[in-house]
Amino acid sequence: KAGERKAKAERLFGLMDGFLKNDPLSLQTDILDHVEYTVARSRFSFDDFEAYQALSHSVRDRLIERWHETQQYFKRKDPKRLYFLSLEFLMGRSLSNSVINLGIRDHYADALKQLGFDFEVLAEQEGDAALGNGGLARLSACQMDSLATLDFPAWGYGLRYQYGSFRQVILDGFQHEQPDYWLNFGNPWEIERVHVSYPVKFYGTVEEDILNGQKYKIWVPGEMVEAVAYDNPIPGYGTRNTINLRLWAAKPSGQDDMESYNTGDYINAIVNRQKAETISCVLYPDDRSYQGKELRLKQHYFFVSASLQDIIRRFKEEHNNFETLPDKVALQLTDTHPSLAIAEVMRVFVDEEHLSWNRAWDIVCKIFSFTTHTIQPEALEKIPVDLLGSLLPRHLQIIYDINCNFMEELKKKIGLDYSRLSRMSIIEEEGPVKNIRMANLSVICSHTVNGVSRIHLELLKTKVFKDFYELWPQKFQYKTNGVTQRRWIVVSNPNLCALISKWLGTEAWIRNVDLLMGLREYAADADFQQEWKLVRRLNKIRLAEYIEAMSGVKVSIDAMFDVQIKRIHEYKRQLLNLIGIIHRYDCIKNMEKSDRRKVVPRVCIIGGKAAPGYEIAKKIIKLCHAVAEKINNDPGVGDLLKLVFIPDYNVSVAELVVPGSDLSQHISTAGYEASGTGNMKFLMNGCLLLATADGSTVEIIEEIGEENMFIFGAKVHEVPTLRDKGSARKPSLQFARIVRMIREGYFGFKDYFGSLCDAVEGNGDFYLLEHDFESYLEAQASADKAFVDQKRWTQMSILSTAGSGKFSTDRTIAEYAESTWGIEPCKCPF
Ligand code: AZC
Repeated sequence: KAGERKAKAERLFGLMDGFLKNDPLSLQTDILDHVEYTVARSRFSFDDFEAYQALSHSVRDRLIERWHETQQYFKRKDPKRLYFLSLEFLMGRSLSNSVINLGIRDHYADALKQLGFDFEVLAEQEGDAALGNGGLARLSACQMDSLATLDFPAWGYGLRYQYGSFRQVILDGFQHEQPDYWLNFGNPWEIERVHVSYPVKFYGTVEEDILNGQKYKIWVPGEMVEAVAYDNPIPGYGTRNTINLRLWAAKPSGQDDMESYNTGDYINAIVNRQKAETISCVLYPDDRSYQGKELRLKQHYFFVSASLQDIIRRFKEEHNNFETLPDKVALQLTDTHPSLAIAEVMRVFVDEEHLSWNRAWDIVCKIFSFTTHTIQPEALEKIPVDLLGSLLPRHLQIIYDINCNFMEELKKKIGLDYSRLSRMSIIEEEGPVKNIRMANLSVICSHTVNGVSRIHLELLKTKVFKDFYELWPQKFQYKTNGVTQRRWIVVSNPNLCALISKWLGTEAWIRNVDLLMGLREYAADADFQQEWKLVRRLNKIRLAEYIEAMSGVKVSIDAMFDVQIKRIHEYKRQLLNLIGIIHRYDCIKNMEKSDRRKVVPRVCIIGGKAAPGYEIAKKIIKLCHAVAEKINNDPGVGDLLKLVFIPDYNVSVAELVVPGSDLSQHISTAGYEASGTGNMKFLMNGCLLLATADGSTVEIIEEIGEENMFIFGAKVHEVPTLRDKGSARKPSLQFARIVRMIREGYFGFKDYFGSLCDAVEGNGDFYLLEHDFESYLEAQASADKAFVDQKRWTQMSILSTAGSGKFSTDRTIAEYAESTWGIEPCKCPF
């Protein structure tokens, strides 16, 4: 049987794979050839980084092979395709993920060993592709992995920012932002397609023309740039399917202003040309506020225009009737960032393809689906009318026309309810500047609007999009987010992966994650628990070494590792965590020596970036450092409590931190986290959750049971009433004491922290830290109690992993495919 399995595996992944061979000798020859001819170093002398470069080019060759096969197969079969439009993708590193999905990790590890290199060491040479900010961007990356693995005929489209997410550097406890020039050392994971490029237009005027007696609008642009494609192959796991993530980079256009050259101002003409590249230069670092900046709008349109030209060209290669477009194309809008696509498709259909408005509109309404990733109405994107009119004059007209038709239709349905009409209008007339509401445009034109968790949909229906929900209840759905177990267990926690496969007797869970449920059977098994604990301990050792290297703080492996890593936001309440830590410190200090023995030692770990202009978030980072300074240097406290801030949090850091955590915190004020996905990564890795009943946590509770978690705090429906009560709420003396300590300078920087204290006291306490504090402490106390009983803790840990199956993007994507996109698998034959 084993022989049969091996032969099958060889057939699937091994020696017979494509044109390139995967036996150790072929791989070695391949790597050495790349050392010599790609990296241009001698095959007899090269360092780890050069070995990494050669190795990744060798992997890339194999990806390209499968990419070709997959694309040719899609072309031949001509299925309905999904185009996934997202301005952000947090891909992280590619090497390990690629070789694991290709099924040739061990082949490479063996080949490298014989050359004197260690695969893991080389993998560490790779930098992160951080073309995004937070949850939304990582979700897009996880979804690409699932789309490939489930064999869906999909492509992702995004922007190839030269500067991705800023590097967070901490100096004296303050966050500083530095550019992340991630392309400095080349990027072997992309394929530059110099021949796939499209002109993108900006500014100018709209004129009229007459063709066959019909009037048409013509947009005469004032500026043109070229969008050049960079393809990033995304391999599925256990399949040959390898899909594409096409990222656009801006280049000067060939057709620009000849006049400047002719007038002799050659140098300036070239300098101006070069400015085109700034469009795809930098990722906006704020994940929640939209400032209506021209460059950002330019990025959005640049992305949308290039992607749609590419999509429509591909469609026209095989089809000559746009009526069939909805049978062949699904366009997914990831938040409102790509929503200009709606106006752009209308423009192309009406102005360039000369379809009537009504025919064009009919098609548009069948191809777009929209997922929103936020809850707060103030976070919904708005574009000043004047800005849009100057940059994209024709699109402004089109949006006005869409709105005018919609308003007419709406009046017929709801009558002259002017306040509702004005709320639902795409144009926001109130306020000092007129704005385009991108969310309203997206809801009106999409056939489906999705939330990212069940509770998120409830809030969309009853608050954010209430008016729209009443009009079109059938449009509104939800697909609870997920994460990919390939990245978050197989790549980042190989020991746990091996242990799970051993006890389940199969690796099938890597594609069918519901099988993890089988672990429940062994949750109390002493042998299994022993092995589980050992794996977790090794991961903690790895994390402790990293912490010491980053911060100089030595931590005890026996302590509970308590982690909160995510973007810094008031609603995510890192401040609640810090106030809890100070309280713990305060209690230890005031304890009798003999009582200290009962304290469960903790290592508190916080990490995350604050948007550069977000003052309060930056103060939270500083407070964390100030508190850490005090606690970590207090000899009376020792190993009972440590606090460390992990700088420059990104995907690779998460891959190290998540498997090494005992407890993780997801403590947003209920009703503020649309879903959350960090909770799912920790859950899969057997880390217990201390959380509020918010976003997807509500569904996690259903899957693994409240008794296996530490849940606290106000519930979603209680929050508005509690807030209205303001300072009439019951005060917490313990909370007040800690805030006073901060305010009075116990941690230094007295004046600097004043505004932080204001933000959590009395009526200022918008996110209800004080209200939730007592129950937070109770949850923390239960966590301590559970940790002391290691048998129980380990059982809870196993049950967390066992119950995490629902939170795979495989499930999310399968749901989208069926009930939103209407696409089916298209599996490339072996
Ligand atoms: C995030 C939400 O805050 C988070 O709750 C959700 O899990 C995630 O999207 C994925 O759906 N939103 C963002 O990251 N938003 C932006 C603009 O970055």
